[in-house]
Amino acid sequence: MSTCTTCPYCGVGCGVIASPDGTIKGDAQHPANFGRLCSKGSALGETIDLEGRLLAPTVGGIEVGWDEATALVARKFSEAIRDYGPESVAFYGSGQLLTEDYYVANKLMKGFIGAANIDTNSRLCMASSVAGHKRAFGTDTVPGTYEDLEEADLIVLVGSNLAWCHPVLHQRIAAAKEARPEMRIVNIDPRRTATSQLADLHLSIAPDGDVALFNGLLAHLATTGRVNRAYVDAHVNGFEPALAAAYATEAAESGLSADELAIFYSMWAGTEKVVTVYSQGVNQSSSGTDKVNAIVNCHLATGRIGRAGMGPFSVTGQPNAMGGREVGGLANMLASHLDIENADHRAAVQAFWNSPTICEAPGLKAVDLFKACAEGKIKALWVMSTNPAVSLPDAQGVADAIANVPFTVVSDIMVRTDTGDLADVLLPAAGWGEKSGTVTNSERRISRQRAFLPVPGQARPDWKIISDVAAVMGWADAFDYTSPADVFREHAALSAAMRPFKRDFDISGLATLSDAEYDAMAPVQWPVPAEGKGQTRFFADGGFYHPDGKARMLPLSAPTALPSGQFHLNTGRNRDQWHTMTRTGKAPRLGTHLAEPYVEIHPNDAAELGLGTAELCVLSDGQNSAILRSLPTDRVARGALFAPMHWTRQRAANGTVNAVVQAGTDPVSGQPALKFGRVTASRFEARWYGFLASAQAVTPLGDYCAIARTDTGWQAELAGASAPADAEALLARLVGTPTGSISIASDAATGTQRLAHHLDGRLSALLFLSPEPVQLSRSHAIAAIGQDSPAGAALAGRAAGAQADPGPTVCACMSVGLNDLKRAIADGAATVEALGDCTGAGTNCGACKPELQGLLLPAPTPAVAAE
Ligand SMILES: Nc1nc2c(c(=O)[nH]1)N[C@H]1C(S)=C(S)[C@@H](COP(=O)(O)OP(=O)(O)OC[C@H]3O[C@@H](n4cnc5c(=O)[nH]c(N)nc54)[C@H](O)[C@@H]3O)O[C@H]1N2
Ligand SMILES: Nc1nc2c(c(=O)[nH]1)N[C@H]1C(S)=C(S)[C@@H](COP(=O)(O)OP(=O)(O)OC[C@H]3O[C@@H](n4cnc5c(=O)[nH]c(N)nc54)[C@H](O)[C@@H]3O)O[C@H]1N2
Ligand code: SF4
Ligand SMILES: [Mo]
Repeated sequence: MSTCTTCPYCGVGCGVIASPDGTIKGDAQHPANFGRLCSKGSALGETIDLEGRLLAPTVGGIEVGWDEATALVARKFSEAIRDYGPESVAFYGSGQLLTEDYYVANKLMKGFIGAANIDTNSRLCMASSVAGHKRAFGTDTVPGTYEDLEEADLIVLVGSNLAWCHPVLHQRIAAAKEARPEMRIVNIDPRRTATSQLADLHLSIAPDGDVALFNGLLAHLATTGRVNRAYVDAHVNGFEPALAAAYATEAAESGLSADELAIFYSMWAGTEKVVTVYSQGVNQSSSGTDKVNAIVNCHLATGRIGRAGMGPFSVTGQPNAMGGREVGGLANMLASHLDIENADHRAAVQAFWNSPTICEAPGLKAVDLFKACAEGKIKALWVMSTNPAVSLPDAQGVADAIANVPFTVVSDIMVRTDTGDLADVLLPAAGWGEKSGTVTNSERRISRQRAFLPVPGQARPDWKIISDVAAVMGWADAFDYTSPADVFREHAALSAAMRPFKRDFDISGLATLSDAEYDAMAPVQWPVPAEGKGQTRFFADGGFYHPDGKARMLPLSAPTALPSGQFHLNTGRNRDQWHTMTRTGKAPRLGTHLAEPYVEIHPNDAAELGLGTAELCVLSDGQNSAILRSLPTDRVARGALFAPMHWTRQRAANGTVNAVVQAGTDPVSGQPALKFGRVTASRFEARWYGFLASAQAVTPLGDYCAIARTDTGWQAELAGASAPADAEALLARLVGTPTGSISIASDAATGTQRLAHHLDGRLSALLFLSPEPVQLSRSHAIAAIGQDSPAGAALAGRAAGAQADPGPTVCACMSVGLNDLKRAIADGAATVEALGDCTGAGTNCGACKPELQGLLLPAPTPAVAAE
């Protein structure tokens, strides 16, 4: 039996057909993906096992029943509110909660506890877009649809690595471009990425050069007569001051040459159908909201908004970033796109909820919320579906702040996370496939997530966990939901009741769904007004949400460059991992694309630091440090570094990059500037290196230790500043204290040691130690685990009759390695299609096609990974 549901990862929101046996297919009927899936979506079946799952509530590490856990959480929150007031408690949620979960959490905090200290990881993600939309449009509206990307003649991708982060949307664009080769794509990103490969033009902008660039564009539009006066006169305020500010800006501060600027400006000015897509290179900045408005200004000035193939388009990161905004899940929002600051809005929401109170003012935004934790102002904290001890800047400071809160609850699906390790109470949430509800994707499309697996152990859906606590706190009637459909109907009815305020968000047409209709609900784009189909796009004919119905252009000035440290540290994502890896980290084929925490560094900078390829680099912010594998590449500029955000303390020793990211925040949105760390870098002087393949889970320890799943268990890359005194003891600490026997082979000439651990006649671990980086075929060592092959052969790192080493995975869907591809190229495959024909690479999701193309280019940059 298969079930139609929605992928739990990115904001593209692809439809998935899933079966309990783990078979996953793209849903050909779903309007987000029409059957396509990316590598992460395709590997979902490998992530639904129960390994590492939290299956019972725990208090102080001891399993307890739900009644006890619920009563304790309710009592501690109630006591804090009684003794210190409602502002002394806080929820920290996530764009990965379903709309129903999110709605209930927000209602409890804002209407019943009566404070607004509920913020979410969307503060790290979409807050600048929300704030920019509200400034320009009067509400948080994404005007366009995915089809606009296919219909555009020019797509400008600003601060977006779409090829890796929204791969199916990227595939849709690639297909559209193939069908209409005249379509142009510009990619604006300080570093060259996989996304740059599809682009006709890559502009390597200076970090935070975006306001200067788009102010320059606005000035160019005005001087070349491209302003749509009729649209501006009828629908836009603030044109003159915005233009004056644009004229006062030096476009050269974008870091681009006059030629580059001229080319880009004339493309944008001369193309009516232009969509400007933006993501974290825009949002995660101390000028993030201004960047959003600088982009929106240009679309408003030309009236290129809300019509087919044109408009500003903020792509959302998480599967339900948009749903969270609809329920008002951020500290400065109210439900249904209403405003906390508006007394009429507050009164209406309170009346609808029939609640004893309603928050009067915005609550603490994420960074400030954890500062308040550090200062002892928060007495009870509940973290739901997010991992702030990894994902917030100053991750160690945040971990210390959480540890400082007298009572912390974490709802998660996993037993061990860096945040869960700091909690007093762990509550087991039902995960993807086990729970049911709705999510809204980047184009405002609401899709059902449906359960297709039994709920394991004592896990419960988040809406239920929160409602039960609310009931014990004394509000049983207001939280007596019996199903997600119940919650959804109330959420839709709230939007109906708020129609007198004439907001964009209106799903009154869904307020009376029966349970059966909710179960069967097809993906639908809002608005869904009660009287029938709503508009597909917004603002072609004005109709903005400021009181006078007009949009606002903002006068903006480019940020003055901040004093820089030795290096500018930019951060982001890998193709095959999702955030803190709690789920994608389970799939071996996703782990091998980029198996270690790394830092991209310009080859000249690397040479100056004495860093060879694959040597280790220490980054420091002066207080904390991270040790990362160096990846010299001219994809990054001199003085710039790029590191992925994914590695946690569970998966690496010293690999958490946010330990060294001390970010300022955007003054309007409160979003931290996660792309703007300032660090020093130096060579890590390793005295020894190691590689471990193991059947058992590995505990990361020592200076450098990066662990990943393999087909036979686990692997770890190791290094340290002082040689291990006792190799056997090291092995025991890495894999637990193994029973069985250990055999050791040492080579005094090279100083290498090879340890094999045998259990029940099989190899259960192999550890290689060397004073130099370990030279061996990782895949052969991994393949030997679990085999009873002769110890001698395995110890040599090569199994008898071994297959050729496939090398690091390039195509995760079809499990094709770099070496396979190199062999195919040597055998004559000269195009991406030919590589696909002979190896299968790139024939499923296609997300690796840019990397395949890169392999075919002459002399690619030296790299740990394929690109
Ligand atoms: N594989 C994968 N996909 C994901 C996720 C994941 O974890 N893994 N997470 C999802 C989530 S929650 C999100 S928010 C999205 C994020 O999706 P993206 O925003 O596309 O991804 P990032 O890698 O964070 O950053 C995008 C780019 O911004 C660039 N950048 C840095 N500074 C600047 C600047 O000053 N100006 C400009 N113009 N560009 C700059 C970076 O070099 C980077 O390439 O991805 C979603 N999709
Ligand atoms: N340096 C740097 N830092 C960044 C970013 C960056 O670009 N650079 N990006 C930022 C952005 S945009 C984002 S969105 C954040 C993401 O960062 P986080 O939200 O902290 O990362 P996740 O790993 O997605 O955390 C989700 C958690 O929820 C758990 N979980 C999964 N399903 C469920 C469920 O159904 N219920 C419950 N209760 N729990 C569940 C998972 O096991 C996991 O522990 O990171 C931010 N941090
Ligand atoms: S693009 Fe990939 S990660 Fe994003 S929703 Fe689709 S399948 Fe999931
Ligand atoms: Mo995000």
